[in-house]
Amino acid sequence: THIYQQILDAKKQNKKLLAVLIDPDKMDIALVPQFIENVNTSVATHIFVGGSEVAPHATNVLVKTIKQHTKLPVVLFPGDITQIAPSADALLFLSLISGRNAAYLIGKHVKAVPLLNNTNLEILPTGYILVAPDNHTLNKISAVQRVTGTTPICGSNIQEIANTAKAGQLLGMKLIYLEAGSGALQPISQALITTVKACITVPLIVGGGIKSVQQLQAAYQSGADLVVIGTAFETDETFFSELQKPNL
Ligand code: 1GP
Repeated sequence: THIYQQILDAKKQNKKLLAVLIDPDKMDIALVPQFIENVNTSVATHIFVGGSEVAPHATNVLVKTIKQHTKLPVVLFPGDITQIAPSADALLFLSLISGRNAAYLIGKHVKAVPLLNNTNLEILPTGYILVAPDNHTLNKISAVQRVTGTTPICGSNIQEIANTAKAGQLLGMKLIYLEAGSGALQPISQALITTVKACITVPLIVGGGIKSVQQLQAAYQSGADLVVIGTAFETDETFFSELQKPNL
């Protein structure tokens, strides 16, 4: 319960958390030491590892390498059970509650159990909500949508998303994750974050399409407890320098 307790403590003290997301499919192992050095000198508090399409075993190799270079907690954010890497610290046990595909609501979880039994991974039950942009011209099919075969909930359908988040909490989920999709053109709106935040008491994770310090702070101000950023660190190395510890 170590990592979850840290998230709860931070929430209580209104200390905002930032996870850098590393996709094993995109990260070159040789570049890990420099990349993690950048993470270590930034305000990031967590490293998330996961992707929609990752070769088997790539995750465990990557996590072991990351762990050699940082003390930050490494949390699995798996697209599939092949990404359950015992060398990580924790696992987001994601149920895709925005969709109606039984495999991603409970099926994969049943298959994961034998793989989890032999690990010390801290399990973080997470209600995962995929949100589509409210502006249809910005709509592009996200990897999560494609791989899971589910329909995201439209971001303008704020009440439905808030009810989904609350239902997740009532089912016992310990975290709620609002996901705009990796590389989304439009991050989760402030109005949506604010409304969902008001409906739940468990910590709120927000990710997808956040590329600037301004967008990061907007998410925090609206009530995100932990923000996940992947693409911006992959495509813009200078983004780390904007997030250096003394600067923020
Ligand atoms: C995707 O929420 C994460 O699952 C992060 O998205 O790659 O757009 O930062 P980005």
